[in-house]
Amino acid sequence: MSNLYLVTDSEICAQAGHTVSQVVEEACRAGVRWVQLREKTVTTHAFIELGFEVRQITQAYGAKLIVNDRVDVALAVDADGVHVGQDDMPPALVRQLIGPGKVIGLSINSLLELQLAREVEVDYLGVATIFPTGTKQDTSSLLGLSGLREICQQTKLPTFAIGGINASNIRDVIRAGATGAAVVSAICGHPNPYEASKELIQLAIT
Ligand code: TZP
Ligand code: MG
Repeated sequence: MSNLYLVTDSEICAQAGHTVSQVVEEACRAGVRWVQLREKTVTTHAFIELGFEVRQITQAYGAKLIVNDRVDVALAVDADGVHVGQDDMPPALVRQLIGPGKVIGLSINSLLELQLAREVEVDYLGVATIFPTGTKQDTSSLLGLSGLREICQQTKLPTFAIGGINASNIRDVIRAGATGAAVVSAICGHPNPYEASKELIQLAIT
């Protein structure tokens, strides 16, 4: 199973001339097995429609579908899990709502947040923000490779690094100890999401 995690952004997909479903399909065809639907501006109705559409694709490839923030949307489309940040629903409550068989991912931005995450039961950590990125506006201070390394050394949970990761630096991220890398623009904003995914998967093999 590849350790590349696609996080979607419909605006970045559209700017590159793709739909979210096209990008998910191409990425899965290339070997991506983790897909997170992250939609900040769509209506609930559109989010659910997109969820059903993408779920068909992820199921066909045996990929996991994780919904960002929205437990209700995840439940509605029977996604494989939910990804939450520090300001979202606390993971223990997410667990109560989605049940024991589902995946919960939590974003952490510092060693302090890693310590606090020890109190809760999550399945993986998103470690943010590694490098500068134009994709998310409200990013906290950058961890860089050294901050990533420190965090990875102090947890046994799978870690997906995120923020500014692309073909030029994904190898360094894996060498710093991350289990995998999560990317938005390097796939969604690429003219050829299939080729981009293939290249990233290849580079991330340790
Ligand atoms: N969380 C921290 S940075 C980020 C998220 C969702 C966006 C990463 O996007 P990109 O385009 O891979 O830098
Ligand atoms: Mg969130």
